Amino acid sequence: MNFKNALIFSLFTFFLIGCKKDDNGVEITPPLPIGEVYQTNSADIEAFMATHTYNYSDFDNPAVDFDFKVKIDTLAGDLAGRTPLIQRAQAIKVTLKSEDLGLEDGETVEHTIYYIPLREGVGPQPTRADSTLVKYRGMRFNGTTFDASAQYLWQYLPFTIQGYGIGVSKLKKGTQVRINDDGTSTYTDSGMGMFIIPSALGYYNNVSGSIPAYENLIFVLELGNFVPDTDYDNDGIPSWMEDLNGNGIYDDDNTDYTIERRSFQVATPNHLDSDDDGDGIPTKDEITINADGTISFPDTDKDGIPDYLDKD
Ligand SMILES: [Ca+2]
Ligand SMILES: [Ca+2]
Ligand SMILES: [Ca+2]
Ligand SMILES: [Ca+2]
Repeated sequence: MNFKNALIFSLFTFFLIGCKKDDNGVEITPPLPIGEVYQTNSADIEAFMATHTYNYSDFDNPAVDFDFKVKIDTLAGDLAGRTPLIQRAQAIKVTLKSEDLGLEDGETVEHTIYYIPLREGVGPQPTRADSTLVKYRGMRFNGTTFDASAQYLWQYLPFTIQGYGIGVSKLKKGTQVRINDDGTSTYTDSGMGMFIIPSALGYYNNVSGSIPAYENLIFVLELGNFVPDTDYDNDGIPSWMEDLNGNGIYDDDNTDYTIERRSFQVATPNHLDSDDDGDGIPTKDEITINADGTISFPDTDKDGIPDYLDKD
């Protein structure tokens, strides 16, 4: 699959993983405060990780026929002496503002995603805003799998839930070894990891399929490949540079929101908008791409706002 098709395919994954408001989901209103929810979520996560383990010895010294499937088990009986999940995990800190979830109470709460590396990968790593070729399995703490990919899929990470996108961006990609007859590719040494995600970085107050509101999630993720500096709207600016307020969320940066609303257009965030300031001049024509690939942002009227974001 070439990269252009890859981008088209990644559109479909939007429906698979969804965003904060899932089309199939029922929104419960009003959402609970993030601090209160996180207190419950983190207590549940820590309890789960202290009392469960996985088949880490298989991953540490993989047998030739090992299928690289994660098996989570309770630390009991024959497994009682094994290392709990928590001792194999690294903490990824994510500062979350309640406004990022559409709440107006002004709370800021540091959240922790737990990352258990499963396989190193060969690198490099994507950004949180790239199109990525991934395999995934999503599980709940009750042991059920709510979703899994049978093979690699292209996913544009800003269309996925935040914890998922952050997880994929921590992995190193694999090595492409061949292109198969059906057009798919085979990769070896793809980076793999298990991520335990509090609900605010998942579906939060939304019910999604079999996942209840405020549910913590487990994802096992595998990264085959990615498009470096993915420029989803093809405006010359990589998507990762279109998170203007730097909060790791890409759908809340929309420079020409008022213009789009006034003219009854669909509100299109900057990472999907090829004319970011809505002045009729494509962003591509309001920036300069230098010979070495870097981007310059001219500011003709010297008001501190670069032309591509400047409506006047
Ligand atoms: Ca943002
Ligand atoms: Ca826009
Ligand atoms: Ca744009
Ligand atoms: Ca423009």
